[in-house]
Amino acid sequence: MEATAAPFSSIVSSRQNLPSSSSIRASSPASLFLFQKNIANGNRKFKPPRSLPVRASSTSDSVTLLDYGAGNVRSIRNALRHLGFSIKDVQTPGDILNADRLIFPGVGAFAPAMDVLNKTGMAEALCTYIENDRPFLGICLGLQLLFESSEENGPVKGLGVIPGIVGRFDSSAGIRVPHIGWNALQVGKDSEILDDVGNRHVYFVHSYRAIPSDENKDWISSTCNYGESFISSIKRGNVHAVQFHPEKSGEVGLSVLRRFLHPKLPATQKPMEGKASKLAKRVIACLDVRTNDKGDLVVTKGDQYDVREQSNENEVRNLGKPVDLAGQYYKDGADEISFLNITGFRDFPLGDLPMIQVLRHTSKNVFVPLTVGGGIRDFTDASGRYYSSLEVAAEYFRSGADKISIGSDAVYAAEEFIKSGVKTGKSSLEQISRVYGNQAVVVSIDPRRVYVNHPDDVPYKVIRVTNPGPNGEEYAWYQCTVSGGREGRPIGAFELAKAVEELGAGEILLNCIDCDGQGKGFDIDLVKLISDSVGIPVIASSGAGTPRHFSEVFEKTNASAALAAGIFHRKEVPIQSVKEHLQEERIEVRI
Ligand code: 1PR
Repeated sequence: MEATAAPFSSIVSSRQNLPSSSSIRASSPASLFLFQKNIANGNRKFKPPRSLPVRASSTSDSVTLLDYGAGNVRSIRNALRHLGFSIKDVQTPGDILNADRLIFPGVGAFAPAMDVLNKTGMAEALCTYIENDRPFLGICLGLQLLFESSEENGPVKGLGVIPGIVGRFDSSAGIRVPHIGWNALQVGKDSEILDDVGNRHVYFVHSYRAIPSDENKDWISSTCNYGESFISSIKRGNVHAVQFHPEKSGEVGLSVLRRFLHPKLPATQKPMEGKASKLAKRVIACLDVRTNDKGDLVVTKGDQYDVREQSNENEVRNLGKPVDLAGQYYKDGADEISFLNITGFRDFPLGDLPMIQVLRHTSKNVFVPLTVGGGIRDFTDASGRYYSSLEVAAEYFRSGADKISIGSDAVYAAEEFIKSGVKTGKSSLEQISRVYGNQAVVVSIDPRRVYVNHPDDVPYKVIRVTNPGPNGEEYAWYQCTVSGGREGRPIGAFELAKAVEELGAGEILLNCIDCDGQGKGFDIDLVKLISDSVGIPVIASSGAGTPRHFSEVFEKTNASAALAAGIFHRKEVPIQSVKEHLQEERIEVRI
């Protein structure tokens, strides 16, 4: 049974309940004192933990979770429940010290996380727990916080358990930052929890990383290559941490959690040789969701954004139920799933509770990243109550989303930014990426191709097109639209992409109205233009009709992922066939 007590996150929000650090009963105050004095004195040489008595691993089916309320830990909760475990939420530092096994799924940014841990006494408790070699699994930021400090909005001091400084990936080395996607590990030592991973891909999403050094080499259990070698997991005794997200890494990720929870499990699978070696290209299934005329929430699909049947009834095309289809695509091998609430621009998204329900239900059984978009903006409802876009995003994250996709509102923000040259910090894009990190914010662009005769005809980026326009025009620009393609705006896709990258977008979902639903392939000219212009990952979207279209977009452009909808919904091409084709073409994918 799940513990009914409030998680630590809710305690943090009511500050008067915070325990003072002096009230902590550390299990080993003397060792903790020495440990911290060592760090405070700037002595960066880590002293190995003393051989303090290790608590025998519990056979109970509960696990303690440190959730300090900075983001989506619903996924890890769902994964733990899926594995048959109940969850005890940390409410006091004592809960950490008394845990049989502790999972710390760090989310958000380094500085606010350390701030909360320090102010609540959790930092001391964590150090003591780890120094006593008690079963611990840190995830993502939960790995980074173990290091001495981070450059993220810093330097900011970390827990100081492991020597080293967490720094940002160097995008000047030609890599896209954030590092988003499925990457391979180089497993260096027997780490137990990675026994089933072998050469398979796991899911990463981060901009900061710790790098291997002589001082921390004893901790490292695997590294990952992304422009450089960085630390993807650590293990010492019963202390584990992973930079990737096991709860988002499909069945392989679940096996990592299972092995942490059941340390004595025999190895079941021999690591596969010669498969994963680097960042894989992603194949994403997209579900455009809206309410049909009967009031049911359905997955629909447009033909150049027109989602109504060409029949007398003119009904909204109904291609299935969102939760069922998402579950199916997960089983079929989709690397990510996107939900776009395509009428969100005219309704208030939090009034659209079915979408929240869709996320909640989907995230119970789907263990790959989920993106949700549609209608993310500041909103004042009929009674005059104001909701910030941050509140809307927070509700989506709490309900199981990993990323938020912003369409129309990002166009307005970019226009404003280009006009004034000032980042106000107030746009939904800026606010959400500041609080949740830019890796959590996707900007969805809905451009339409506009042919011109001459590059100087418009004040936007014009390209020479591969296929001339209807009147022989050799050039085109890509006009951004809002409100589901209904309104063209005075900004091109190129200008928008550059502006939103500046404003804090972590990824671009690049649709194309002309190609949407046509099955004739992606707009290679457009995808090339945008993926060559920004340093963040670009998802090519609109127009996939065959597996060959996927290999084409990866061969001819720098897209990091390709997204399709219609061919998957109509069961014309299974996701697995796309992956097999990409493998045959020697394009690395997650299998
Ligand atoms: O502007 O923040 O409210 O966000 C609205 C979101 O809804 C945007 O991301 C926008 O792209 C999307 N949207 C709005 N109207 C439509 C529509 O179709 N009428 N769908 C719509 C856009 C585009 C793709 C589609 C691909 C692949 N769908 O995501 O799935 O084109 O399709 P295909 O493989 O079948 O060719 P806001």
